[in-house]
Amino acid sequence: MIYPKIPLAQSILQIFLAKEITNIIISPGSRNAPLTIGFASNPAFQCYSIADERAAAFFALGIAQQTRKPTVLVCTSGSALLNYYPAFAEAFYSRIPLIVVSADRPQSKIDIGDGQTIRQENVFANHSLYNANLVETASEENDRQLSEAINIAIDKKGPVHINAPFEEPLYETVSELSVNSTVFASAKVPQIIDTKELKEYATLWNNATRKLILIGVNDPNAISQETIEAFANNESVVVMTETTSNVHHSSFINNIDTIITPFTKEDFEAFRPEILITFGGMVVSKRIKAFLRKYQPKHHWHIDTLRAYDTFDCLTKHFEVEPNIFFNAFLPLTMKVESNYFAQLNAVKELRKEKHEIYLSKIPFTDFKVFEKVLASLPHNCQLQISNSSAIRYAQLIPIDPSIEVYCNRGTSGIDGSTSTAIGAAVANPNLTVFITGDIGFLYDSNALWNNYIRKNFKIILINNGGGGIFRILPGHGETPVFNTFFETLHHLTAEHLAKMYGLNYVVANDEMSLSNGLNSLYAKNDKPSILEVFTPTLENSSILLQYFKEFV
Ligand SMILES: Cc1ncc(C[n+]2csc(CCOP(=O)(O)OP(=O)(O)O)c2C)c(N)n1
Repeated sequence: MIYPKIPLAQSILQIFLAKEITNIIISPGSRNAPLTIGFASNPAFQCYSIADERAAAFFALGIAQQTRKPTVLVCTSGSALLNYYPAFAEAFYSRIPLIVVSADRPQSKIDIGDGQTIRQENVFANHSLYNANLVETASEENDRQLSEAINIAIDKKGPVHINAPFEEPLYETVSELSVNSTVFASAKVPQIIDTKELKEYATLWNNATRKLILIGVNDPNAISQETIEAFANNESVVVMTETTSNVHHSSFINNIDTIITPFTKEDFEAFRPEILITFGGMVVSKRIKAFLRKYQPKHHWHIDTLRAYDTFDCLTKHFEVEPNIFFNAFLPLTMKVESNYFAQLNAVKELRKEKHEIYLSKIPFTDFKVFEKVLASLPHNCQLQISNSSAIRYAQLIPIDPSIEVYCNRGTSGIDGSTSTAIGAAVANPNLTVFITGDIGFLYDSNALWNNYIRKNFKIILINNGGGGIFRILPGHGETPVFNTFFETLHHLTAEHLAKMYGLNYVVANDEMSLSNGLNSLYAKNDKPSILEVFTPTLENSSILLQYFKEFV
């Protein structure tokens, strides 16, 4: 076997291997040569070469999102590292384990006029769960920091940064290891629940007739079926989910905005919960956040092993355990109380359903219509990746088959890496992956396609409405040159030549008939990855969506 000659590089490889961290995304450079040679020469590692570090980091994020294990990024010194930051921040807020390993010059060479050097140590400090600032000579302290970085990425599910200084010569190799690194174990303590305290909370629960459970971004299968059934069988409980919650039951409310947007002041008062329980990550619906901030519950409990955001300014308790562990201990302590809380909201749901169907049956070919058709066309058990902007918002309004797992980068809601993330996620998930994106997000991350690992059954549905359609929906919209240029960023670009350049199938749709044909051909062809570009009318899209909410009044 070939190993890098530099002992520090050997230690890094050894400790990753000992911790079974094997997915490595490498971007080209010279300073990282000891690591690149070491990782790429060892068949225990699965290495991917991606030139653009921003795209590489989102690709890594997609793999880690699916495997739920750390993915490693390796880059050279200088600005290369900074291009990881968007995905690093996304990993921080979405709790996805990423390990960045940046090659550096020794500290004595920083800020003395040496080329391709910046201040790399702690560069992600604001969003990093741990920063290992290694030193050039292999040592037990280096090993401790390396182990700690990996342990924290695993235990706390988030991004960590390892900065590794290497001095030239960088390319020399040896056939025997010269160091024997120490691997430090995780000091993670098991999650425990204080049952005495839990009983007090159960008393509050048992005395409340209006309890709302709101589930944010959540991994599929994270909540047991028993817990789901217990929620569903409790008439004092309303469960609200989003497409990214990946939790399903016919009695849950999965179209929050459709339900609450038309509410009057009296409706909101009647709906105000006494107890709000939240778990999962970010919540997409702005309207539910505005509602809960204005009509605050008396108690808000958040369940999460790490963090509890006081999103509604009324957080009263943070249970620092996995939701499943919490509910397994909590639900046996609860009793049924008489309530019409669920029944009232369910009646609204039924009314909305009827009007929703009538409205969708009469609207012209616009973004909304396209989302209705596209979401209904998705094959069972596929993985759905959605970009930020209006795509993720339309997806909240239309039911999606429960067999489909849904993901979106809601940690920072950036439009800068949705395609790369989806491509990475597809690599790590054997199911067919469909990625729905807007045009600005797609064009922004077009380097995502500069990637040799795109699976043949990867399908992009690009909804091209000529710019950032979201800005037409937001209140600041006015048909002015400033709006068109600086908000909407109106354009006439298409994906046709990108598809050609990167060797993807390319199909176009611009009405219902061509959309239906386009979807059929999209799913039928698996010889190469494919793009279906759907052109929608820039000026009509927003009025059709805004009118939707008025139809319920
Ligand atoms: C990195 C980043 N820059 C800017 C934004 C602000 N932003 C949000 S949506 C959007 C436009 C997206 O347009 P498009 O992808 O075409 O989707 P559409 O709104 O048409 O659905 C922009 C610029 C962001 N979220 N992330």
